[in-house]
Amino acid sequence: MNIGMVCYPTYGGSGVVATELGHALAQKGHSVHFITYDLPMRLDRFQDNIYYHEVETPRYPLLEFDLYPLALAGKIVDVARYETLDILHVHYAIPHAVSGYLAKEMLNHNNPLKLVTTLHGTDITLVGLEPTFFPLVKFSLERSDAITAVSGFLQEKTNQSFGQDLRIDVIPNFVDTDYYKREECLPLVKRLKSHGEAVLMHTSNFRAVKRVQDCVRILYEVRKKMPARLVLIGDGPERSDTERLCRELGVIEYVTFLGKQSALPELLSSADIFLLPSQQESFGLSALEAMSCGVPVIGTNIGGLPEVVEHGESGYVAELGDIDRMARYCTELLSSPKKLAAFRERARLRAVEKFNIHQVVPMYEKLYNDVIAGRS
Ligand code: GMT
Repeated sequence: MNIGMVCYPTYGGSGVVATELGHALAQKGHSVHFITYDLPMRLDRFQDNIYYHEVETPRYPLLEFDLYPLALAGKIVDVARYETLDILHVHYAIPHAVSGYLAKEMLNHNNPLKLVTTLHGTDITLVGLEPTFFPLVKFSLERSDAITAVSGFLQEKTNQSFGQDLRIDVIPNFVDTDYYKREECLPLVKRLKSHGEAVLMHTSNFRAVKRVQDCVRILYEVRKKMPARLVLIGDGPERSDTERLCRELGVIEYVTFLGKQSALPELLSSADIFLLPSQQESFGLSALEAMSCGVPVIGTNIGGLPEVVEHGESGYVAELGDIDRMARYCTELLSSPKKLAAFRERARLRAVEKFNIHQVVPMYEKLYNDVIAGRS
């Protein structure tokens, strides 16, 4: 198949899912055309059958506002015509599904381009609910040939907010368990671990919804009971306030800010526990990546996270902001090597058995085929 893939190229789960899906499909012989304004974060290695089409938004003094959604629609038309796309798969509804619909309308109606929209989270639970965006999201979903959501939670939310009539397939996020596996620790991590402290780890885009500061508060509580260190990976708007909180609580020397990193399997392999105390999480891809490296997750019982982390099996989930409970779960696991080992094993097993790339990518291929065959 010739597949057009539209996503945000920035540091974030939806872009990661789109890129990893593109890699997997290309490996299976499909041609995958990424259409976006910058090279997607994980598209930095050459691979046969992957093409990148950059969207340029023309500037002109009169055009005070960013016209990216229109430029994207124009570029999709161009790529669809010359690369004879069979499918356009857009990730994150705003504005991609709208641009996709517009492109579809501009193309040949005898052989219409099929539009698949994958919902990732805040496109439905936050941004899509803005009164100005709501009708656009609703319309573009109604006009998509297929809609997928990354969790049962997001499927339900979308139906509640945008109409029970919408058919939404749940295709969960996935992980390459051959890549995300326990690796030899990096020298840096070995150094960190040499102090005999337990390592708590968190990776995110440091947006407010991730509640990175709760990770610091959890560390503060855990350190009352045992030596521990927090390793924070990623960067974003909450970083300065998080650093400030570390100083206020007097734990700054036990917190390592690594910024954005790509050697995630090596880093995750050094963690004893992964923390994800988010306020919103339609799935929690970072939790799955940690689990695939055999790291149990302690997070919130929010959104789709409990569909990924089985409470009391591969990790624990607690109420949003319940720092004491999350810290207690940490100390409970860290003080019982036998229990920690069992959780590690089950975390890895869950990733392999339920969210393995080899199981999930065929679900997308089947959906594409169904849509091409005429499922409306
Ligand atoms: O919705 C967002 O805030 C952004 C999006 C992203 O691009 O990172 O994150 C969502 O999609 C990920 C991949 O499907 C999920 O793992 C995240 O849980 C989800 N984030 C939220 O729901 C807040």
